[in-house]
Amino acid sequence: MPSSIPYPMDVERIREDFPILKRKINGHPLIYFDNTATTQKPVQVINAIKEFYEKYNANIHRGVHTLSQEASELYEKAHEKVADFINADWREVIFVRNTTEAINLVANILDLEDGEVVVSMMEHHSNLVPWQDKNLKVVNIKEDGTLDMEDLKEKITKKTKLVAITHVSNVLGTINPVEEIGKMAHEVGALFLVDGAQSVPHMPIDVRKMDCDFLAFSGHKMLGPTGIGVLYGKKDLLEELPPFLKGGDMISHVWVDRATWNELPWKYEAGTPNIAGGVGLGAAVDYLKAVGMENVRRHEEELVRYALDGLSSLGVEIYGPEERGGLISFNLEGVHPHDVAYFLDKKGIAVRSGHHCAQPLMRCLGIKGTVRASFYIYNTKWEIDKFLDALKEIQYGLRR
Ligand code: 7TS
Repeated sequence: MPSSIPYPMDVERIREDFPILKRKINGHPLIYFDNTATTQKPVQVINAIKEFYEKYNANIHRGVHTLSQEASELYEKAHEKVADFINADWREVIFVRNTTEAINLVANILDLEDGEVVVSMMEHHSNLVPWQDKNLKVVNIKEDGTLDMEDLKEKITKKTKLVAITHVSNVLGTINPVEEIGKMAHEVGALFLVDGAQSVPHMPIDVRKMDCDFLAFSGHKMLGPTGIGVLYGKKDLLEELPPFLKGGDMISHVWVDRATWNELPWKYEAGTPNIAGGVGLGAAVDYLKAVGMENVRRHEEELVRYALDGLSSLGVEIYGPEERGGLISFNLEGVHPHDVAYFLDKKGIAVRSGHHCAQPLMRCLGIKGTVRASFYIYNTKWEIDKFLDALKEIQYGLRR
C-alpha cells in the first residue's frame, strides 16, 4: 500500500500493485487506456475481497453471532471510508450497484411530474434515459465541447425541479462548473444531481463544497470491484423521500398491511447487499487516499497534455476542450474507430471505440463514434509513446 505518495508519484511502484499489468496481449505488454469504462484492481483490493470471504463471510445486520457482527462492521466501515472520501456523513452514503442504479434510484423516488428536468447534451445514457419519461430540457454544448452556460441559464426556470448534469464528460473530457450550476439550480428551488462517474475517481471531491443534493458514482471506475456503486444524498432529503426497493433490512417494523422504514442508509439498501463488493470499495478508497487525489489529478493532467501534444502533431481530429479530465476522444481521417481500436489491440493497447453510451452527443457532433484513450494512476508517458507509434503505423499504412 503506498503511504501518502508525494508528487511526482512513483508510478513504477504503483504499477507493481496491479497484477494484470504484467499480462501480455497479442505478444505485447498490456497498455490499458480504457479506464473510463472500468479501471484495473490493485492487490490490496483483490486481497480485501479474498480475506472477506476467507475470514468474515456472513450476512449483515442479521445475526448475533461473531461473523455476522464482524461482517456488518466491515460493511459499515466501508460506508465511512467512502463518506470521508467525498466529505459526507456516512449515513448519506448508499451502496448500490453502479452509477446507473444510483441515478435510477433518484428517478424513482422524486416526484417530478409537474416540473421540468434539465440535463445536458453530453450526458451518458445513464443520466438521460432515466429522465425521458419526465418533462426534459436538454442544454446545448458549444463548439469547443464545453457546456453552453447561456443556454443553461435560459433552461433553468421556475418550472425546473431537478438539474442532473455530469461532472466530467466520458466522451469530451469536459469538466463542468458544478458549483456554479448547483447555485443556479438552488436559486429556482430545484434539486441538483451530479453524475460523478468520471470525476470521483479522478479528482478531489467535496460534496459540501459542491453543494449537490445527489452524487452518483461507480466503484469499478475507481479501482474497486464491479457491482458496487454509490449514491450520496443529503440526509434531510433522504429522510423525507420514500424508499425505492422494499423488503429485508430496509424496514424498522412490519405489520401485515404496512411497514416503517429503517434509518439511513439502510432505508435505501433493501435485501442482502454486495457485502464483499463494499469491503473491496473501502480498500480501493484507502488506496486512492494514500496516493492522494491531488496527485491523481496532476498525473492525469500531465499524461493528457503529453498525449494531446502527440496527437495534435499527428493531425488527428480531437474532440473536447483543452482543459479536461484524463481522457481523449479522437478520430483518424478515413479509418473507422473500431478498426483503429482493433489495430491497437494487436499491439496490446486497450482503448474504447464507438458511441461511448452517448448517442445524442455523437449526433450533435455529427459523427458515428470516436476512439477514446483514457488514463489512470498506473499509466505512463512510455505507454503514450507506444500508442502514438501505433497510430503513426496506421497513418503510414493508409498512405501506402
Ligand atoms: N455516467 C458516466 C459519465 C459514465 O461515464 C458512465 C460509464 C456511467 C454514467 C455509467 O456507469 P455504470 O458503472 O453504471 O455503467 N461510462 C462508460 C464509458 O464511458 N465506457 O464504458 C462505460
